[in-house]
Amino acid sequence: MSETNAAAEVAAPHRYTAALAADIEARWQDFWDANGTYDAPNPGGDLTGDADVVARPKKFVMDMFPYPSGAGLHVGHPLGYIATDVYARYHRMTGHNVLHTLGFDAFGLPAEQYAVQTGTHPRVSTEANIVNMRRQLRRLGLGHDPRRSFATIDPDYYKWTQWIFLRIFNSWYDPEAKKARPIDTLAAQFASGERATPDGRPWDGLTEAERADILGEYRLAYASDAPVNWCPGLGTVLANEEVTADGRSERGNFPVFKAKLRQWNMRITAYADRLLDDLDALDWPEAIKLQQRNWIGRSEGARVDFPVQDHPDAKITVFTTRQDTLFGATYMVLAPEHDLVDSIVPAAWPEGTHDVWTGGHATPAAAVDAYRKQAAAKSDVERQAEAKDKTGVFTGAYAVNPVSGDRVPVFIADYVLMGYGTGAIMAVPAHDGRDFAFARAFELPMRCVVEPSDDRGTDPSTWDDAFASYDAKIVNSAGEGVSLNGLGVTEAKARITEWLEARSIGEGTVNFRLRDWLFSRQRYWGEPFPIVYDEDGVAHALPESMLPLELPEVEDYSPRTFDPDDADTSPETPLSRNEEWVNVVLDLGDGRGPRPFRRETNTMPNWAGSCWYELRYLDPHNSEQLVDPGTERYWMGPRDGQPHGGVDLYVGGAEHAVLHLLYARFWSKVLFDLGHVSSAEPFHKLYNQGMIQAYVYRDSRGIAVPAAEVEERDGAYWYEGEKVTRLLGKMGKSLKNAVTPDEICAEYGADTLRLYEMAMGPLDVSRPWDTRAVVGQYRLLQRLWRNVVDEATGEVSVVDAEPDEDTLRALHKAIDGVRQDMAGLRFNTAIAKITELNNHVTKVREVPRSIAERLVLLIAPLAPHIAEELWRKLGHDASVVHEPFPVADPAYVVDETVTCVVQVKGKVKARLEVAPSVSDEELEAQALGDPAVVAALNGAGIRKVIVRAPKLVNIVPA
Ligand code: ANZ
Repeated sequence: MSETNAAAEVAAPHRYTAALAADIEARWQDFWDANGTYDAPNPGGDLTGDADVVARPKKFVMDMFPYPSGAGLHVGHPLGYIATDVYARYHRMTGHNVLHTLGFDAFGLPAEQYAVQTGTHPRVSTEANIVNMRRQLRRLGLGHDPRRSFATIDPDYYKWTQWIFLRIFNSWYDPEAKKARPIDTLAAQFASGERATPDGRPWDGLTEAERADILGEYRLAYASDAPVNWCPGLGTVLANEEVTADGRSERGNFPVFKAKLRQWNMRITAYADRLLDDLDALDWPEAIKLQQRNWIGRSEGARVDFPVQDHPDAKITVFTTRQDTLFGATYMVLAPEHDLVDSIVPAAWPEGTHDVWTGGHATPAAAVDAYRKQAAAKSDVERQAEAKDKTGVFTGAYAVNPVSGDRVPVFIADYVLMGYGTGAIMAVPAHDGRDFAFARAFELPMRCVVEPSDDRGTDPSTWDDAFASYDAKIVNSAGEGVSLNGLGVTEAKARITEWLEARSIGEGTVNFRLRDWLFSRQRYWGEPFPIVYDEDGVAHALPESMLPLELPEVEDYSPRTFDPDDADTSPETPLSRNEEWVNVVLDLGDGRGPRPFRRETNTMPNWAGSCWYELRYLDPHNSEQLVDPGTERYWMGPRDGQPHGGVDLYVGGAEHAVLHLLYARFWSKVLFDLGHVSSAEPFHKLYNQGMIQAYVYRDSRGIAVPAAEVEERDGAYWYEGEKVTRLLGKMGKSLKNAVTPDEICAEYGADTLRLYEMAMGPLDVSRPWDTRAVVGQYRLLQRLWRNVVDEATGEVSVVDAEPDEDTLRALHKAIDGVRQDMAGLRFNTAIAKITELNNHVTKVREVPRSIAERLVLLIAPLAPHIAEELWRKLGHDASVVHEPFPVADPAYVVDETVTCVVQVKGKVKARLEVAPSVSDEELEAQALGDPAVVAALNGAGIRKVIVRAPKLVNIVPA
């Protein structure tokens, strides 16, 4: 402490200082805990409470919950948590029953990797991290209902994650009803003959395994052999992004093989249409909706069959969105992995095969083989990259264009992906950019079938690029029995689709980019699947009474590695090593008594726990049901303006635009279809907060240096005598620029930190952290304190007097503005208005109690601790948390006066404060009577008066 500060401390022992803030904050946090201040009552079942509170409108305000990282929080993390807290507090004060709490998304790879390195059980390290994070969050004064908090690793939470998995496993999507139904209803259809089995045999005559296979084709959770990137050297499956362009692991540089692995999937594709349609009624940022729409990727088009020459049984089915350009299809491309390739490849190159088509190989088979190897090494992203140099090779086979009758060569090329459409395309090089580039490279013919609107002419061999347009006429497209010439694109599509359908060689279809969700991981630290396999390999659900299926202990968390070049190996999951856990004798309650089973040894992916956590907040201790239906309807159910129901405000980072939100929406819809919840959407309103950025300082070698030790001198930055550069970047340990909330709380208190984070700028915009600027908000609180408390005595200094007109006006304008800002999540402008009011009050010598009280109430959502303390000092026994938020008196809100400028001979001589509604006559009279104007006229007569009420009067003397 400096000497002057110390002196001030003596003169003003009751000043608002960091020490006083720390004392106030700790006391009120204890008070809130002891009194359950933030407990939100449920309407029935568990956690019921005050019926009056239940009767209020509800507000469910939620954050994307954190992963309890070992590094703890830096000041960037709580931005969203503070914002939702302010919003929740504001709604408590405006008469809502507010549910606000926070749990932990606690399964995940970091704890598992830490376990591999140190041998510490992931539960031990994760729980320690949770304790630390809870401490950090509590210090911020967040008004959470602590009874509703949990972590996804709690067995009585993941019991229900497993339970939901089983509901999904035990249902199918009925396309007629357009919803999920129990799988038994499907089995009953097979049993009654209402639905035929694939090979027509009666259901009764099938073995259990055969029936299981059939039902597996329908279940919403199903096991299938999925292609994966298997890296024996690391003993693990890799994501595409972890594999290098030459087919090796990024980490360790080991070979990676495409292998098929039995994995669990979620049939999210069944919900593609509903996931798309229901977006419309959600109050989400348009950008996020767009990302979801693109991810789902609905394309309307057609499937068209092309016969293969010399193979009467074979046909190539393509998916196209431009069936109107069918006459322009001059070659075809199959994905290199397409099943048909091997059966159509001839023994030798056909007569007249172009040299550039063969890739220099002696036979089609050799060419195909070599090309496939090359393609397998690329990721889908690389394959789709808009590179101009398209690669591929001729298969030696020809197909027939079904409308033109032309013979078209069939290629394989990696720009066609196996996982999209049918894995085969008709290539229309004149009108598709990728096909154009490919046709140029392989000297393939092109045919113009959409009339160019520019002056390039209709001979594609003279063009520089494809002519791609939806807004032009079809030309050059007449064949036997059908002509599209002269039609627009839309009409041509309809006409040709009808023609194809009539001949059963094609049909209009809708294709989705969305894929089923790969749901298993070869990891330890995740939810075990509640699935066991019998001796025939048939998967069985565990009965509900066996849930939760807890994670077993294992000796080693690391994956087993193999000879890096041995492709014939397969992953060994950590769970599979606990033989006692894996091999069990169980009575599943199906009347067949105890039998031997093998447990599933994969675990669920990280996403699982966050797919339904909003529901657990509602009824966190329910051990009988997922959630009490009345409680769910109360907090989540549909209502006016929220047709699908859902959380009233969900705040988190835009990085979760797609996967988490899509998965959670999918689970909601399944639970809704099966009647477990009344809300078909989890999150009605979504808001993405910006990021808190920080300056990164680097030395001449480009290494980040500790930001806290950098000095600024003469506009440059210095670290240990060396000049360093400054750039804005992310905040974090690795960039040595992390600032923790603990540091800021120690220096100024949590209320200052909260105010600073909210004042930094609009909530949805990224902003740079500046520790030196924090003091500004500290001063605001000091002035607020001084407006209410005598710093010398500690006594309340307000007076019981009527405020003057000016002050009332300032107060009510602030109230009006702050209300609108709070409801609109514009906390930065709310703070600006409160600051203005506070400054006004500072100038009033004796602060009227009514003004002080309302000032305290206004700031309470933002700075709750100091507000509680001042409220108590002002003589109130109850916590400020549930006090009504001030209401503006409209009479004081309108701008009562405007300034009118009075000019004489074009020079300003006076300013008048007038009512905005003042009339021309009144204004003229007032202006002419003003002493300054009279003086300026100095007895001269008046030639003309120009009046523009209420702003201007211009007097022209005679
Ligand atoms: C002929 C055609 C002509 C096409 C034309 C486009 C323009 P979206 O809109 O994204 O659904 N395609 C189909 N399956 C493919 C696959 N597995 N890999 C790569 N490309 C594939 O794209 C649909 C279009 O992408 C389809 O329409 C097809 O090319 C191509 F002037 O068919 B089109």
